[in-house]
Amino acid sequence: MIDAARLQARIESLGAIGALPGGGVCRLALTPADKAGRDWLIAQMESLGLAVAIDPIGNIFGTRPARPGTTADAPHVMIGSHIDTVATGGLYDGALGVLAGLEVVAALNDAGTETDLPVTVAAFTNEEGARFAPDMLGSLVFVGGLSLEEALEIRGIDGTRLGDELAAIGHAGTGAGPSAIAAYVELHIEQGPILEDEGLQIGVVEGVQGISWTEVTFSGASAHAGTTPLRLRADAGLAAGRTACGVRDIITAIGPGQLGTVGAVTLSPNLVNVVAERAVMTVDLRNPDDAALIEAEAALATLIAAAAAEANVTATTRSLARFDPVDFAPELVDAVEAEAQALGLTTRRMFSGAGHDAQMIARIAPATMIFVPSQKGISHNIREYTPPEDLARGTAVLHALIARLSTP
Ligand code: HGY
Ligand code: MN
Ligand code: MN
Ligand code: MN
Repeated sequence: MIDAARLQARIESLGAIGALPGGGVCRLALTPADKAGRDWLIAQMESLGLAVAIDPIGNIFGTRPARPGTTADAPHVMIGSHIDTVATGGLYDGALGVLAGLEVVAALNDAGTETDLPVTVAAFTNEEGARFAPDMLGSLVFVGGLSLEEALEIRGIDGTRLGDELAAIGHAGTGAGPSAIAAYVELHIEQGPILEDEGLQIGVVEGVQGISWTEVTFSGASAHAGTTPLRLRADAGLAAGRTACGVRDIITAIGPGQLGTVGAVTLSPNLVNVVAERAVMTVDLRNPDDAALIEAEAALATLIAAAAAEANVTATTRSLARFDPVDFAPELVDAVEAEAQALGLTTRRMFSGAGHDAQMIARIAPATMIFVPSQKGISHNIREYTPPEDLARGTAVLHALIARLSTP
Protein backbone atom coordinates (compact mmCIF):
# COMPACT_ATOMS: atom_id res chain seq x y z
CA MET A 1 0.00 0.00 0.00
CA ILE A 2 1.52 3.34 -0.95
CA ASP A 3 1.61 6.19 1.59
CA ALA A 4 0.52 9.43 -0.12
CA ALA A 5 1.78 11.64 2.72
CA ARG A 6 5.24 10.04 2.59
CA LEU A 7 5.39 10.60 -1.18
CA GLN A 8 4.27 14.23 -0.82
CA ALA A 9 6.89 14.82 1.87
CA ARG A 10 9.64 13.61 -0.48
CA ILE A 11 8.27 15.74 -3.35
CA GLU A 12 8.42 18.82 -1.13
CA SER A 13 11.79 17.93 0.34
CA LEU A 14 13.40 17.56 -3.09
CA GLY A 15 11.45 20.63 -4.25
CA ALA A 16 13.28 22.69 -1.61
CA ILE A 17 16.59 21.95 -3.35
CA GLY A 18 17.17 24.58 -6.00
CA ALA A 19 13.98 26.35 -4.94
CA LEU A 20 13.38 29.69 -6.68
CA PRO A 21 12.37 32.70 -4.56
CA GLY A 22 8.96 33.01 -6.22
CA GLY A 23 8.24 29.27 -6.28
CA GLY A 24 9.35 26.46 -8.54
CA VAL A 25 12.85 25.08 -8.83
CA CYS A 26 16.00 25.43 -10.90
CA ARG A 27 18.23 22.34 -10.90
CA LEU A 28 19.86 22.61 -14.31
CA ALA A 29 21.83 19.46 -15.09
CA LEU A 30 25.25 19.12 -13.41
CA THR A 31 24.98 22.39 -11.49
CA PRO A 32 25.55 22.56 -7.71
CA ALA A 33 21.76 22.47 -7.25
CA ASP A 34 21.58 19.27 -9.33
CA LYS A 35 24.39 17.82 -7.22
CA ALA A 36 22.52 18.67 -4.04
CA GLY A 37 19.43 16.94 -5.43
CA ARG A 38 21.49 13.94 -6.45
CA ASP A 39 23.14 13.61 -3.06
CA TRP A 40 19.74 13.90 -1.36
CA LEU A 41 18.35 11.17 -3.63
CA ILE A 42 21.26 8.82 -2.93
CA ALA A 43 20.72 9.26 0.80
CA GLN A 44 17.00 8.47 0.34
CA MET A 45 17.85 5.36 -1.68
CA GLU A 46 20.29 4.17 0.96
CA SER A 47 17.75 4.77 3.72
CA LEU A 48 15.44 2.37 1.86
CA GLY A 49 18.16 -0.28 1.71
CA LEU A 50 18.78 0.13 -2.02
CA ALA A 51 22.19 -0.71 -3.47
CA VAL A 52 23.26 2.50 -5.23
CA ALA A 53 25.37 2.65 -8.42
CA ILE A 54 26.37 5.72 -10.43
CA ASP A 55 27.48 5.10 -14.01
CA PRO A 56 30.10 7.10 -15.99
CA ILE A 57 27.53 9.60 -17.33
CA GLY A 58 26.14 10.13 -13.84
CA ASN A 59 22.97 8.06 -14.12
CA ILE A 60 21.95 6.97 -10.60
CA PHE A 61 20.52 3.46 -10.01
CA GLY A 62 19.10 2.20 -6.70
CA THR A 63 18.40 -1.54 -6.68
CA ARG A 64 16.20 -3.60 -4.35
CA PRO A 65 17.41 -7.21 -4.63
CA ALA A 66 15.11 -10.07 -5.52
CA ARG A 67 14.39 -12.96 -3.16
CA PRO A 68 17.41 -15.06 -2.11
CA GLY A 69 18.37 -17.67 -4.67
CA THR A 70 17.58 -15.47 -7.66
CA THR A 71 20.29 -15.69 -10.31
CA ALA A 72 22.60 -12.65 -10.54
CA ASP A 73 21.73 -12.19 -14.24
CA ALA A 74 17.97 -11.96 -13.61
CA PRO A 75 16.47 -9.03 -15.52
CA HIS A 76 15.47 -5.99 -13.47
CA VAL A 77 12.13 -4.26 -13.37
CA MET A 78 13.05 -0.58 -13.67
CA ILE A 79 11.23 2.57 -12.60
CA GLY A 80 12.80 5.81 -13.71
CA SER A 81 12.79 9.42 -14.72
CA HIS A 82 14.98 12.43 -13.91
CA ILE A 83 15.56 15.03 -11.20
CA ASP A 84 17.20 17.73 -13.28
CA THR A 85 14.87 20.59 -14.26
CA VAL A 86 14.62 23.47 -16.70
CA ALA A 87 15.54 26.91 -15.32
CA THR A 88 11.91 27.71 -14.51
CA GLY A 89 10.92 24.23 -13.41
CA GLY A 90 8.20 22.81 -11.21
CA LEU A 91 8.25 20.27 -8.38
CA TYR A 92 6.88 17.36 -10.43
CA ASP A 93 8.43 17.09 -13.94
CA GLY A 94 10.79 14.13 -13.56
CA ALA A 95 10.90 14.17 -9.78
CA LEU A 96 7.52 12.45 -9.56
CA GLY A 97 8.72 9.44 -11.52
CA VAL A 98 11.82 8.94 -9.38
CA LEU A 99 10.15 9.61 -6.03
CA ALA A 100 7.14 7.43 -6.89
CA GLY A 101 9.73 4.72 -7.52
CA LEU A 102 11.06 5.23 -4.00
CA GLU A 103 7.50 5.07 -2.70
CA VAL A 104 6.94 1.74 -4.48
CA VAL A 105 10.12 0.40 -2.87
CA ALA A 106 9.00 1.69 0.54
CA ALA A 107 5.61 -0.02 0.10
CA LEU A 108 7.30 -3.29 -0.89
CA ASN A 109 9.57 -2.96 2.17
CA ASP A 110 6.61 -2.21 4.46
CA ALA A 111 4.85 -5.33 3.22
CA GLY A 112 8.03 -7.41 3.45
CA THR A 113 7.45 -8.43 -0.15
CA GLU A 114 10.13 -10.61 -1.74
CA THR A 115 10.08 -10.24 -5.50
CA ASP A 116 11.29 -12.74 -8.10
CA LEU A 117 13.09 -9.97 -10.01
CA PRO A 118 15.19 -7.07 -8.69
CA VAL A 119 13.52 -3.65 -8.74
CA THR A 120 15.70 -0.69 -9.76
CA VAL A 121 14.84 2.99 -9.42
CA ALA A 122 16.78 5.18 -11.87
CA ALA A 123 17.44 8.92 -12.13
CA PHE A 124 18.91 9.71 -15.54
CA THR A 125 21.35 12.54 -16.14
CA ASN A 126 20.32 15.66 -18.05
CA GLU A 127 16.90 14.60 -19.26
CA GLU A 128 15.87 18.19 -19.90
CA GLY A 129 18.61 19.09 -22.36
CA ALA A 130 18.15 22.73 -21.35
CA ARG A 131 21.83 23.27 -20.45
CA PHE A 132 23.45 20.50 -22.52
CA ALA A 133 21.69 19.28 -25.68
CA PRO A 134 20.39 16.78 -26.58
CA ASP A 135 17.72 16.05 -24.04
CA MET A 136 17.35 12.57 -22.52
CA LEU A 137 21.17 12.48 -22.72
CA GLY A 138 21.86 10.16 -19.77
CA SER A 139 19.35 7.52 -20.85
CA LEU A 140 20.55 7.87 -24.47
CA VAL A 141 24.12 7.04 -23.39
CA PHE A 142 22.79 4.22 -21.17
CA VAL A 143 21.12 2.52 -24.16
CA GLY A 144 24.13 3.08 -26.43
CA GLY A 145 22.54 5.78 -28.59
CA LEU A 146 25.39 8.22 -27.89
CA SER A 147 28.93 7.29 -26.90
CA LEU A 148 30.19 8.33 -23.48
CA GLU A 149 33.18 10.02 -25.13
CA GLU A 150 30.95 12.15 -27.38
CA ALA A 151 28.64 13.03 -24.48
CA LEU A 152 31.50 14.21 -22.27
CA GLU A 153 32.65 16.64 -25.01
CA ILE A 154 29.26 18.36 -25.39
CA ARG A 155 29.37 22.12 -24.72
CA GLY A 156 26.57 23.72 -22.71
CA ILE A 157 24.73 26.95 -23.47
CA ASP A 158 27.13 28.49 -20.94
CA GLY A 159 30.19 27.22 -22.85
CA THR A 160 31.11 24.64 -20.23
CA ARG A 161 32.19 21.09 -21.16
CA LEU A 162 29.81 18.41 -19.94
CA GLY A 163 32.62 16.13 -18.75
CA ASP A 164 34.15 18.91 -16.66
CA GLU A 165 30.83 19.73 -15.02
CA LEU A 166 30.12 16.06 -14.30
CA ALA A 167 33.54 15.65 -12.69
CA ALA A 168 33.10 18.89 -10.73
CA ILE A 169 30.01 17.51 -8.99
CA GLY A 170 31.76 14.21 -8.37
CA HIS A 171 29.19 12.09 -10.19
CA ALA A 172 31.26 10.60 -12.98
CA GLY A 173 30.69 7.13 -11.59
CA THR A 174 32.37 3.79 -12.12
CA GLY A 175 29.21 1.79 -11.51
CA ALA A 176 26.68 0.43 -13.98
CA GLY A 177 22.97 0.14 -14.37
CA PRO A 178 21.23 -3.22 -14.91
CA SER A 179 22.49 -5.18 -17.92
CA ALA A 180 19.07 -6.76 -18.47
CA ILE A 181 15.71 -5.02 -18.07
CA ALA A 182 12.47 -7.00 -18.07
CA ALA A 183 10.31 -3.87 -18.15
CA TYR A 184 10.61 -0.12 -17.61
CA VAL A 185 7.75 2.03 -16.32
CA GLU A 186 7.86 5.84 -15.94
CA LEU A 187 5.24 7.82 -14.05
CA HIS A 188 5.14 11.45 -15.22
CA ILE A 189 2.88 14.47 -15.13
CA GLU A 190 1.17 14.94 -18.49
CA GLN A 191 2.53 18.48 -18.89
CA GLY A 192 -0.47 19.21 -21.11
CA PRO A 193 -4.22 19.91 -20.64
CA ILE A 194 -5.91 16.78 -21.99
CA LEU A 195 -6.55 14.72 -18.83
CA GLU A 196 -7.78 17.74 -16.89
CA ASP A 197 -9.97 18.96 -19.81
CA GLU A 198 -11.61 15.54 -20.06
CA GLY A 199 -11.83 15.04 -16.28
CA LEU A 200 -9.79 11.82 -16.43
CA GLN A 201 -7.39 10.45 -13.82
CA ILE A 202 -4.75 8.34 -15.63
CA GLY A 203 -3.08 8.71 -19.03
CA VAL A 204 -2.19 5.36 -20.63
CA VAL A 205 0.75 6.46 -22.76
CA GLU A 206 1.16 4.63 -26.08
CA GLY A 207 4.26 6.45 -27.26
CA VAL A 208 6.22 9.70 -27.70
CA GLN A 209 6.15 12.07 -30.65
CA GLY A 210 9.20 12.85 -32.79
CA ILE A 211 11.52 15.67 -31.72
CA SER A 212 13.82 17.82 -33.88
CA TRP A 213 15.94 20.59 -32.33
CA THR A 214 17.93 22.90 -34.64
CA GLU A 215 20.29 25.72 -33.70
CA VAL A 216 20.48 28.43 -36.41
CA THR A 217 23.26 31.03 -36.59
CA PHE A 218 22.82 34.06 -38.86
CA SER A 219 25.97 36.10 -39.50
CA GLY A 220 25.78 39.63 -40.87
CA ALA A 221 27.52 42.90 -40.05
CA SER A 222 26.87 45.39 -37.30
CA ALA A 223 26.02 48.85 -38.57
CA HIS A 224 24.64 52.14 -37.38
CA ALA A 225 20.84 51.94 -37.06
CA GLY A 226 20.46 55.55 -38.11
CA THR A 227 22.82 55.97 -41.00
CA THR A 228 22.76 52.61 -42.81
CA PRO A 229 20.22 52.31 -45.64
CA LEU A 230 18.30 49.01 -45.75
CA ARG A 231 19.96 48.01 -49.05
CA LEU A 232 23.40 48.10 -47.38
CA ARG A 233 22.47 46.12 -44.29
CA ALA A 234 23.40 42.56 -43.40
CA ASP A 235 20.86 42.30 -40.63
CA ALA A 236 20.98 39.08 -38.56
CA GLY A 237 18.15 40.37 -36.39
CA LEU A 238 15.85 40.63 -39.39
CA ALA A 239 16.71 37.07 -40.47
CA ALA A 240 15.95 35.74 -36.98
CA GLY A 241 12.65 37.60 -36.86
CA ARG A 242 11.57 36.35 -40.26
CA THR A 243 12.46 32.79 -39.25
CA ALA A 244 10.56 32.98 -35.97
CA CYS A 245 7.43 34.16 -37.79
CA GLY A 246 7.93 31.58 -40.54
CA VAL A 247 7.87 28.69 -38.05
CA ARG A 248 4.19 29.47 -37.44
CA ASP A 249 3.56 29.20 -41.21
CA ILE A 250 5.27 25.78 -41.25
CA ILE A 251 2.94 24.57 -38.50
CA THR A 252 -0.07 25.68 -40.54
CA ALA A 253 1.27 24.16 -43.74
CA ILE A 254 2.11 20.74 -42.24
CA GLY A 255 -1.20 20.65 -40.42
CA PRO A 256 -2.63 18.97 -37.29
CA GLY A 257 -0.05 17.29 -35.06
CA GLN A 258 2.76 19.69 -36.04
CA LEU A 259 4.29 21.90 -33.35
CA GLY A 260 7.11 24.43 -33.64
CA THR A 261 8.76 26.61 -31.02
CA VAL A 262 11.41 29.32 -31.11
CA GLY A 263 12.53 29.17 -27.48
CA ALA A 264 15.88 30.94 -27.57
CA VAL A 265 17.13 33.93 -29.58
CA THR A 266 20.42 35.71 -28.83
CA LEU A 267 21.35 38.79 -30.82
CA SER A 268 24.74 40.46 -30.75
CA PRO A 269 25.72 43.04 -29.97
CA ASN A 270 22.09 43.22 -28.77
CA LEU A 271 21.95 47.03 -28.65
CA VAL A 272 19.12 49.37 -29.49
CA ASN A 273 21.00 51.39 -32.12
CA VAL A 274 23.13 48.67 -33.78
CA VAL A 275 22.05 46.42 -36.63
CA ALA A 276 22.66 42.91 -35.26
CA GLU A 277 25.71 41.24 -36.74
CA ARG A 278 24.85 37.82 -35.31
CA ALA A 279 21.75 35.92 -34.25
CA VAL A 280 21.73 32.46 -32.66
CA MET A 281 18.32 30.87 -32.28
CA THR A 282 16.73 27.47 -31.64
CA VAL A 283 13.79 25.83 -33.37
CA ASP A 284 12.00 22.89 -31.71
CA LEU A 285 9.81 20.93 -34.16
CA ARG A 286 7.63 18.00 -33.02
CA ASN A 287 5.19 15.63 -34.69
CA PRO A 288 3.93 12.10 -33.91
CA ASP A 289 4.27 11.30 -37.62
CA ASP A 290 7.89 11.04 -38.75
CA ALA A 291 7.17 11.68 -42.44
CA ALA A 292 5.42 14.93 -41.50
CA LEU A 293 8.30 15.88 -39.19
CA ILE A 294 10.75 15.35 -42.06
CA GLU A 295 8.56 17.61 -44.21
CA ALA A 296 8.60 20.27 -41.49
CA GLU A 297 12.40 20.03 -41.24
CA ALA A 298 12.71 20.53 -45.00
CA ALA A 299 10.37 23.53 -44.82
CA LEU A 300 12.52 24.99 -42.03
CA ALA A 301 15.65 24.67 -44.17
CA THR A 302 13.89 26.53 -46.99
CA LEU A 303 12.68 29.21 -44.58
CA ILE A 304 16.16 29.77 -43.16
CA ALA A 305 17.68 30.14 -46.63
CA ALA A 306 15.00 32.64 -47.66
CA ALA A 307 15.33 34.66 -44.44
CA ALA A 308 19.12 34.81 -44.86
CA ALA A 309 18.83 35.92 -48.49
CA GLU A 310 16.31 38.64 -47.66
CA ALA A 311 18.48 39.96 -44.79
CA ASN A 312 21.70 39.62 -46.79
CA VAL A 313 23.35 37.38 -44.17
CA THR A 314 24.77 33.84 -44.09
CA ALA A 315 23.16 31.01 -42.16
CA THR A 316 24.58 27.87 -40.58
CA THR A 317 22.56 25.23 -38.77
CA ARG A 318 23.40 22.54 -36.21
CA SER A 319 21.14 19.71 -35.12
CA LEU A 320 20.86 19.69 -31.31
CA ALA A 321 18.60 16.64 -31.11
CA ARG A 322 16.66 14.39 -33.47
CA PHE A 323 14.54 11.54 -32.08
CA ASP A 324 12.02 9.55 -34.11
CA PRO A 325 8.55 8.93 -32.71
CA VAL A 326 8.46 5.90 -30.39
CA ASP A 327 5.70 3.35 -29.75
CA PHE A 328 5.72 1.75 -26.29
CA ALA A 329 5.35 -1.99 -25.67
CA PRO A 330 1.68 -2.85 -26.31
CA GLU A 331 1.60 -5.50 -23.59
CA LEU A 332 2.85 -2.95 -21.02
CA VAL A 333 0.46 -0.28 -22.27
CA ASP A 334 -2.40 -2.77 -21.87
CA ALA A 335 -1.12 -3.64 -18.37
CA VAL A 336 -1.13 0.03 -17.29
CA GLU A 337 -4.71 0.35 -18.51
CA ALA A 338 -5.79 -2.86 -16.76
CA GLU A 339 -4.16 -1.93 -13.43
CA ALA A 340 -5.63 1.58 -13.49
CA GLN A 341 -9.10 0.32 -14.30
CA ALA A 342 -8.80 -2.44 -11.65
CA LEU A 343 -8.24 0.40 -9.17
CA GLY A 344 -11.45 2.00 -10.41
CA LEU A 345 -9.64 4.91 -12.10
CA THR A 346 -10.72 6.62 -15.30
CA THR A 347 -8.25 6.40 -18.17
CA ARG A 348 -7.59 7.41 -21.73
CA ARG A 349 -4.89 6.37 -24.17
CA MET A 350 -2.65 9.13 -25.45
CA PHE A 351 0.69 10.03 -27.02
CA SER A 352 3.29 12.04 -25.12
CA GLY A 353 4.02 15.53 -26.40
CA ALA A 354 7.14 15.80 -24.25
CA GLY A 355 10.27 13.72 -24.57
CA HIS A 356 11.04 11.26 -21.80
CA ASP A 357 13.71 8.79 -20.73
CA ALA A 358 11.18 6.03 -21.42
CA GLN A 359 11.58 6.63 -25.15
CA MET A 360 15.28 5.80 -24.85
CA ILE A 361 14.86 2.71 -22.67
CA ALA A 362 12.26 1.51 -25.22
CA ARG A 363 15.23 0.95 -27.57
CA ILE A 364 16.52 -1.93 -25.39
CA ALA A 365 13.55 -3.16 -23.32
CA PRO A 366 9.75 -3.10 -23.11
CA ALA A 367 8.84 0.35 -21.78
CA THR A 368 5.77 2.42 -21.07
CA MET A 369 4.54 5.46 -19.14
CA ILE A 370 1.73 6.49 -16.83
CA PHE A 371 0.46 10.10 -16.86
CA VAL A 372 -1.33 12.04 -14.16
CA PRO A 373 -3.04 15.39 -14.86
CA SER A 374 -1.23 18.75 -14.90
CA GLN A 375 -3.29 21.63 -13.58
CA LYS A 376 -4.18 23.83 -16.59
CA GLY A 377 -1.63 21.81 -18.57
CA ILE A 378 1.15 24.02 -17.21
CA SER A 379 4.73 22.71 -17.09
CA HIS A 380 8.28 24.02 -17.61
CA ASN A 381 6.88 26.84 -15.52
CA ILE A 382 7.11 27.52 -11.79
CA ARG A 383 3.31 27.26 -11.56
CA GLU A 384 3.40 23.57 -12.55
CA TYR A 385 1.02 21.76 -10.15
CA THR A 386 -0.58 18.36 -9.64
CA PRO A 387 -2.67 17.75 -6.47
CA PRO A 388 -1.40 15.12 -3.99
CA GLU A 389 -4.39 12.85 -4.65
CA ASP A 390 -3.49 12.70 -8.36
CA LEU A 391 0.14 11.94 -7.51
CA ALA A 392 -1.06 9.17 -5.20
CA ARG A 393 -3.37 7.66 -7.85
CA GLY A 394 -0.55 7.48 -10.38
CA THR A 395 1.77 5.97 -7.79
CA ALA A 396 -0.85 3.36 -6.85
CA VAL A 397 -1.04 2.26 -10.49
CA LEU A 398 2.76 2.15 -10.67
CA HIS A 399 2.93 0.10 -7.46
CA ALA A 400 0.34 -2.42 -8.67
CA LEU A 401 2.10 -2.82 -12.00
CA ILE A 402 5.60 -3.15 -10.53
CA ALA A 403 4.37 -5.70 -7.98
CA ARG A 404 2.96 -7.75 -10.84
CA LEU A 405 5.95 -7.36 -13.17
CA SER A 406 8.54 -8.15 -10.49
CA THR A 407 6.83 -11.39 -9.48
CA PRO A 408 5.41 -12.65 -12.78
O1 HGY B 1 11.90 18.70 -24.26
C1 HGY B 1 11.28 17.80 -23.70
O2 HGY B 1 10.28 17.34 -24.19
C2 HGY B 1 11.74 17.21 -22.39
O3 HGY B 1 11.15 17.92 -21.35
N1 HGY B 1 13.15 17.20 -22.27
MN1 MN C 1 10.33 15.23 -17.61
MN1 MN D 1 10.77 18.55 -18.82
MN1 MN E 1 10.94 15.29 -20.59
